[in-house]
Amino acid sequence: MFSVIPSARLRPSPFLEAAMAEGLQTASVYNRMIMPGSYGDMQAEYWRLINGVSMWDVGVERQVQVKGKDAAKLAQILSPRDLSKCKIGQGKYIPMVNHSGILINDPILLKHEEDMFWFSIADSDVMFWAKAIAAERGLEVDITEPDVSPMAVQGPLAEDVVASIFGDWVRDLKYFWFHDSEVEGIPVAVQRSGWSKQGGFEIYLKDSRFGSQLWNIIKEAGLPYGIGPGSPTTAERIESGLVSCWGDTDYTTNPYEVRLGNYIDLDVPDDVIGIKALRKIHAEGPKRHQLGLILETNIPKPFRFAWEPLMSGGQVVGDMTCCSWSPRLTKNIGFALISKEFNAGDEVEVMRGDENVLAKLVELPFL
Ligand code: THG
Repeated sequence: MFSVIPSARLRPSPFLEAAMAEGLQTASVYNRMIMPGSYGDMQAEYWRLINGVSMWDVGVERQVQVKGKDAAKLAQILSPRDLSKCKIGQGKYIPMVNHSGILINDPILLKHEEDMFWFSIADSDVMFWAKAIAAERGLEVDITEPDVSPMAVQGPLAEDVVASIFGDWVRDLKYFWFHDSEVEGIPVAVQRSGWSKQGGFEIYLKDSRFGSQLWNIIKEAGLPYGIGPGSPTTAERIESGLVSCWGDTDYTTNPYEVRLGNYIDLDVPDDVIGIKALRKIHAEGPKRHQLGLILETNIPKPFRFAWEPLMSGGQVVGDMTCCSWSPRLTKNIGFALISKEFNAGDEVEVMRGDENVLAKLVELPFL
C-alpha cells in the first residue's frame, strides 16, 4: 500500500487524531480534506449503524459562511429551493445547480440569523462559486470559512447518547433544525441530521482545538450504548436511496434525473441561478432517471473507480453509478442512471470488462 504525504493542502479535520487513535484503516479525499473510512471491520461498522450507534468524523463537510446585508438574497440566488419561509434555527437540504441546471453541490443550509447562513457542503468548491456570484451581482456579503467541523452520531441509539450529553431538549429537535449548545465549555451546534436514514445528529464543533476532547466526550457517553467509530456507509446509503453528489452525478446530470425534483421550486425569482434551465428541463421532461439495480451475482464489485455502463440489446442505455453488497438484502445492489425508456421490472446488463452481469431495475429506496 501507499502512505499519505502530509500537506497543508490536504487539511486534516480536528477529529483526525482521535480517529487514528481508534485504529483508522482507510480514508479518502473530500473537499480537499482527509475523510476517514473504515476502522478495519466494515461488517461490524454497518450493523452498529443499523442496530446501535456509530460516531463519524465528517469534518470534510466544510462550512461556507455567508453574512451581511445581502446574505439572504445570495442564499436564494445560489439555490433553486424556495428559502423564503426558512426560519432561524432551521436547516434545509438545498440542491445547487449551475446556469445550465446541472447539479454542482447539495448542501444543508443552516439559517443562524436573518443575515447569517452556513452552507454545509458536499464535495465541490462552493466558496469559489459563492464569492464569484456575489461579486458579479454586486452583493454586500462577507463569505468566509468559519472554524466549524461536524461530527455525526448516527443510528437508532444516537438520540439517547446525544440526549445524555446535551439534555432531553435534543429529542424535540425537528429534522435539520439545530441549536447552539456547549459541553465542558466546548462551543457546538447540535442538529438532527446526518448522511444515513438510521436517525441521528450532527455536532458542529465550533473551536477546532477541542476535536479530540469532543470525540472522547461522545465516545464515553456512548459506551453504555455500544458506540463505536464508523463513517458514511456506502451499503446503507445505497439501501436507503441517498444520492452522492459527484458520486452518482457528473457534469451532465440535473436534479430531476436523480430524484431531487422535490427540492426544486420552479416559481423562485428569475435571478436564481439555473432556474430558467430547470424550468425548461422540467417542461421537456428529463431524459434519464435514477433507479435501483439488483445484480444477479454475489461476486463483489471489482475494484474500480469509474461508472459501469448498462447495456440492453447491444446498446449502452445508462450507467451504474454505485454498487455495494447489501448485508440486509444479501444481494449486490446499486443505482442506475438510465434512459427513461427503461423502468422498474426491466432487466439490463452491467458491463464489467470481460464479464457482463444481469441486473434487474427496481424503485428506490431499496429499504
Ligand atoms: N451533513 C452535513 N452536511 C452535509 C451532509 C451531511 N453536506 C454534504 C452532504 N451531506 C449533503 N448531502 C445530503 C444528502 C441528503 C441528506 C443530507 C445531506 C438527507 N436527505 C434526506 C432524504 O433524502 O431522505 C432528507 C431530506 C429532506 O427531506 O429534507 O438527509 O450529511 N452537515
